[in-house]
Amino acid sequence: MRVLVLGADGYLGWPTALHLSHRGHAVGAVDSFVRRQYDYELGVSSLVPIGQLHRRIKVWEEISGLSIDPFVGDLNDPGFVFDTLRTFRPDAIVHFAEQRSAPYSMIDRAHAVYTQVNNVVGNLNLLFAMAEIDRNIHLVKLGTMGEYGTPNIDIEEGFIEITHRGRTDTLPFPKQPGSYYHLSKVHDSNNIMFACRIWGLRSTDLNQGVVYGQETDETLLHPELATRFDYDGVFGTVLNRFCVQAVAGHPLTVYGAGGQTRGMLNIRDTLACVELALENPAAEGEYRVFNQFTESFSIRELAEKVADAFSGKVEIATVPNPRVEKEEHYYRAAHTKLLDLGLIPHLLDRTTIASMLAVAERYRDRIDLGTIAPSADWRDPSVRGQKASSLP
Ligand code: NAD
Ligand code: USQ
Repeated sequence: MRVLVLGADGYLGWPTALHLSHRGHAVGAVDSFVRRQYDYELGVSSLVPIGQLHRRIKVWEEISGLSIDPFVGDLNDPGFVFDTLRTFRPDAIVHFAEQRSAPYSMIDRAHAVYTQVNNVVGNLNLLFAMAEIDRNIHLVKLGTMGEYGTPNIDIEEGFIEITHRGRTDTLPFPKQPGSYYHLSKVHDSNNIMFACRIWGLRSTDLNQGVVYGQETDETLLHPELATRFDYDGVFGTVLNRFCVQAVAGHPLTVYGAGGQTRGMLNIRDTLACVELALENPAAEGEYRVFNQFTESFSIRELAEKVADAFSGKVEIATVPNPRVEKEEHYYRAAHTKLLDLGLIPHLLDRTTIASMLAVAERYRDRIDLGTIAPSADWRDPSVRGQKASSLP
């Protein structure tokens, strides 16, 4: 299959590109490198050093004998998007290429607007290019479990059957996202669903939970094939952050009561889920949703698991929550569709956490404690936010 991976220089896009190449697909790798620009803007960097995309592709070619075609450009540039699809002629597109940090989107007005324009317009350009160039392309789009929020009822996989005043219909599950970033994913989902309905496009929306881990079978083949590992207060996700904090002797930063519960998955399962979606494409005109996570944990439980797996002493701190979110709530979300397609999850155990702690140990000299505190305040975007002029 010819697969175009959008956002292929990122945390998940790069190992996915490698994995799909390894599995015999012809892979095109698209990225604008704007993620590296956010690092410069915020003064942060990946714990694990990462090479330039072209260098990583060259190393992969030397090791595997397999090539990956790079396409450098911005999805917000429609000319670039249309040209890339015409040149590469994909059977499927895996779309990771968005600004993905909730805190970044909550820094101030400029970052919220940037996030929504970057994500929504890039996705729209893609949909129009698919409609014009090839309506058969299967779009596998990375969405997020955070689109649903934390309702006091069970979360379904995309759709819910509702009976209202005696009539019944199956409708999109209600969305209560928790940041302007998460809202951008809701807008994307609506735009994709509409495009499938009017143009007959095929799409799978992968509502993914929080990802943890840094190593995959392919990235482990050579240090220069590594993917990024963020631990800072803006781009670091919770379990990755806790592992780095433990190694650095920094108290684990549980925001508020710590009863926030989230669906989580190992980075290796991200690759497996994307592959399963590609192998089992949506039908013509079909817009389907898979909830892509394997287990759910409260933040407190995650902190306790890290403390338990770490050989040294770990302090678990309660930090004032910079976000507006429920800190104790009901959470039960369906996630059977990928299991039905054959997903065999890598569950979170001590060995997995130990391997993440080992990555953090290996690069402990690169840990910058000054970047750990959260720097975006949901309640007051003007207080601690970055200046709008520093946007990429
Ligand atoms: P990342 O920031 O590491 O990678 C995203 C990549 O997309 C970057 O390399 C960036 O340069 C590129 N990009 C962004 N906007 C672009 C544009 N307009 N044109 C071209 N390239 C662009 O993020 P990630 O953690 O790899 O996440 C990938 C996707 O998965 C995102 O859509 C994210 O919302 C989703 N997701 C991530 C997680 C997680 O825990 N990391 C969880 C659920 C969903
Ligand atoms: N949290 C802490 N302490 C920390 C960091 C986070 O308590 O040091 C809490 C947050 O308050 C939140 C939870 O942990 O309740 C998750 O935060 P996170 O930063 O790990 O994840 P989130 O902001 O939700 O975003 C990440 C990715 C995003 C993806 C989302 C999936 O950055 O791209 O969409 O996970 S989900 O959470 O299912 O929406």
